Amino acid sequence: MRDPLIERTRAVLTRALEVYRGTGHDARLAALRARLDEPLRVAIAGRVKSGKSTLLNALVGERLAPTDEGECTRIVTWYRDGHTYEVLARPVTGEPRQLRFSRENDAIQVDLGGLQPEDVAELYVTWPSQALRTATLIDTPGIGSLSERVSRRAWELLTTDDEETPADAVIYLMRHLHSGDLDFLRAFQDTEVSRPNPVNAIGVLSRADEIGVGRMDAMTSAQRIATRLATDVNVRRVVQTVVPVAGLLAETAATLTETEMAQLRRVADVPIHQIDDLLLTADRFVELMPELGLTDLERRALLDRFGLFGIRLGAALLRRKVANTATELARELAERSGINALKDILSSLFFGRRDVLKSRSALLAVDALVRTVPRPGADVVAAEVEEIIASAHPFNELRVLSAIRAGWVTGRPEVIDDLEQIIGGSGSAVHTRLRLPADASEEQIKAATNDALLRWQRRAENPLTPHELAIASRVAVRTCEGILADLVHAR
Ligand SMILES: Nc1nc2c(ncn2[C@@H]2O[C@H](COP(=O)(O)OP(=O)(O)O)[C@@H](O)[C@H]2O)c(=O)[nH]1
Ligand SMILES: [Mg+2]
Repeated sequence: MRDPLIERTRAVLTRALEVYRGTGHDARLAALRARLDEPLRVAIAGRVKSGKSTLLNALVGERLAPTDEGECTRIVTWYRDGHTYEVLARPVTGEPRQLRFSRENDAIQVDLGGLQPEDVAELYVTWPSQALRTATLIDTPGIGSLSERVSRRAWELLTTDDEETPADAVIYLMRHLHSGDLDFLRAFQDTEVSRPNPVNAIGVLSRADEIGVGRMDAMTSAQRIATRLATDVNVRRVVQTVVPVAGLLAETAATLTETEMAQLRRVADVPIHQIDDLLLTADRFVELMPELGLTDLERRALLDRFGLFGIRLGAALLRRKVANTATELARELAERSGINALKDILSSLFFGRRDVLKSRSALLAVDALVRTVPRPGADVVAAEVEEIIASAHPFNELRVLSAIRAGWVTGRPEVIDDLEQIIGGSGSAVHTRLRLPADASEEQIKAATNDALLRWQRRAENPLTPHELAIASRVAVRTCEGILADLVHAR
């Protein structure tokens, strides 16, 4: 669909720049405007050790973010695409400075150059990467963190009520449903565009392979739990959906080596009646069967890379000849880790609406500025922001989506499902909205849109339709009209 939203947002920012010229706010406004052309910013949030850094690596396809301990895991770190390899620190006080770094075990080891982690507000890692071209990823230390201060910094990044929202969208990792997790999520929601607001947050049930203590059906159990979470009213209010992901397996699949492949083959060759015994616990795997021909160190390294579940799964795939090469094994492990499903969801729910999400961040920031820093002309900017937020159709869709999730719009389940779909709740691609295949012809799209248009017009006009649903139906009507207008326009 044509999206004038980003252009309207750019125009507002340009006007705001004129109004605030010479006030010291120009640089930030210019940065906000530049951000409209930059990749979407996605923060990875969740408790300490929920697997955030590992998942980030899996998404990038490289081991960049240090995992586990290490002082840099305590600093909010941005990973962004660029032409050069560079690490920049923004200290709490003083000018940003470039830092030296090396790669050990692939992960980037930053030399803080005398700075204490507490003194660094943020690190910026620039790294040429296709994945980072789609999204800048922000790794956070996690709430419930090692120290109050680190914890607070992660919290501030995500719940800022300051003028600038650093992240456009959030992937929130949860290992178990924890009431603290939900409080945190709620605090992140803003009040401006719609509240509560699940539009820019999705949930990941992380370390999914550990559910069911490494049993082969772990991912099936994890899927069941994730589905249950995703349909829980409290969870639906804060995230759009929940997907199970075994991030470690995904990271390893993306970076699998031939050496690891050869080591796994040895495990796969263990007679079937002995393998369960060997893989019962990590200790057993390290200690039993000296004839396996793997040293303690190698076994521990395999455990670190695959986890017990991953070793069991990898060995089974090789034994059953589902995979015969490292490439095939990597593909199978990735598919089973849930990372591909997560990437699909990120594409449809975040990247497919990147312009809306970016505009939203920018408008919220301008709105906060005009409210807190009065200036001649600021009222005009404020009015424009309000006009866009109130009238731009993509925001109306987001509002309806939030209202459905908050339980404010109710109706027969199939009607609500239909509504969510048409307004882009499962992705904003036209064929997705209409539940058509991706290769649907123009005729099919036109026919399906006309059907949907009639259906929603009837619902909007039916006096028996509850008030909220009638308003939502009008938004759906407008969506259908927009699709039809674009079909004509595309000719
Ligand atoms: N079994 C298993 N372990 C994981 C998974 N993801 C992360 N881990 C391990 O959990 C620990 C913490 O992971 P990390 O990514 O540093 O968590 P963070 O503190 O949230 O960034 C590390 O030892 C990881 O290897 C996973 O999907 N499965
Ligand atoms: Mg981390």
